[in-house]
Amino acid sequence: MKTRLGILYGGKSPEHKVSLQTAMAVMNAIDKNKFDVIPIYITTEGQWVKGEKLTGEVKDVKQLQLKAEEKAILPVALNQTPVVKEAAAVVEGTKQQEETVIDVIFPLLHGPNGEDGTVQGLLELLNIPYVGNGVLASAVGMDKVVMKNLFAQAGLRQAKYVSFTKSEWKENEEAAYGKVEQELGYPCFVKPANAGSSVGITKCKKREDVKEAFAEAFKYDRKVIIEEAIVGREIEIGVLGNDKPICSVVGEIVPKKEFYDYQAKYEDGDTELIIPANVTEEQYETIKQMAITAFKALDLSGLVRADFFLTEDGVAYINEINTMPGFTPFSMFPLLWKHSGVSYPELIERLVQLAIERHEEKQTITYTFEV
Ligand code: G1L
Repeated sequence: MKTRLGILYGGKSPEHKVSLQTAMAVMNAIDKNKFDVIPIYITTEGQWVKGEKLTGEVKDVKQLQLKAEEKAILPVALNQTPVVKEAAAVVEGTKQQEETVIDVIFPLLHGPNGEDGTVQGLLELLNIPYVGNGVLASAVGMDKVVMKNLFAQAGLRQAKYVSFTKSEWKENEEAAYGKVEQELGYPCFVKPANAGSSVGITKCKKREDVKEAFAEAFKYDRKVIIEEAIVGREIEIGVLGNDKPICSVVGEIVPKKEFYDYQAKYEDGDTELIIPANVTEEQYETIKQMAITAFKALDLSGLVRADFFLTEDGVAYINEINTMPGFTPFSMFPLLWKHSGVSYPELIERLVQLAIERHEEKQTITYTFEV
């Protein structure tokens, strides 16, 4: 029997469109001889809509913007008891089966309600296997301060950083600026701690900048992180696996022009990807080791993209990890794997397999005991 794969996409997030594009690419790449693909759309209003099993190529994202009238569902309807599954098996091939049972979910959602562990938590409660990182890793990956604290604890080299909550800052602004200057100096970056936010980020060269930058960053989060600016090339690596993760080749992101604006650089895609990046064997080994250390330290599973700075003298600093990296066939993570011998359809299949393996292992864990 084919694996019934639910693709969960859309969502109440600024990344709604990216999610649609990615869902379309994933759906079209999946081997339909092995998988039945069921679209599950979350509208911009937050309504969940389950579509019919896909029968052909998706030619336009408009096809994926299902109308709530079609088949609005409650998220809990994704769950199926064994009894229902069995009943569905009896009527194999009928619409009922196609509509009711989902074996694995591929969540392609970004932002506060898809990447921070909340959707993963829902899927845990429903006991449905899902692709990608679990609740803890997804949540940690969304908070740059917690992420960097764990990197530090794992002994990973990284830029110096400090952080403040809004109330700490309000309490004594001058003390906050003083700490930034004393511990980091200039230039430094001020960012909202929430990693889902690509807005509210400022490069600072003097105290005046920091004052403005704090006010700006606090619009987007109650916590900010301030990081020492590392001068170096931006090198990224893909990691794939659960207990025995493996690494891709490394890639480099080269800005095409000098950027003043974070958005222009990372959102508008005015960058060039070089794969594989030109690094020495020794540098590659170091980056791989660091990525695997991060993977274990943050309890990651499925996949991650780990981002580094490589300085002129060849020293690697981990910058951040992304538990839900860009995932079209032209995004860094899939391209890194393509250059490592894993095609886009194969990558999707491996991720689904990893989801199933993690779920199966979880079923063997005992949660009860006799008194
Ligand atoms: F499920 C995976 F594999 F973990 C996964 C989930 C989400 C990989 C990549 C993504 N990426 C995205 O959802 C997005 C960056 C396209 C946001 Cl819309």
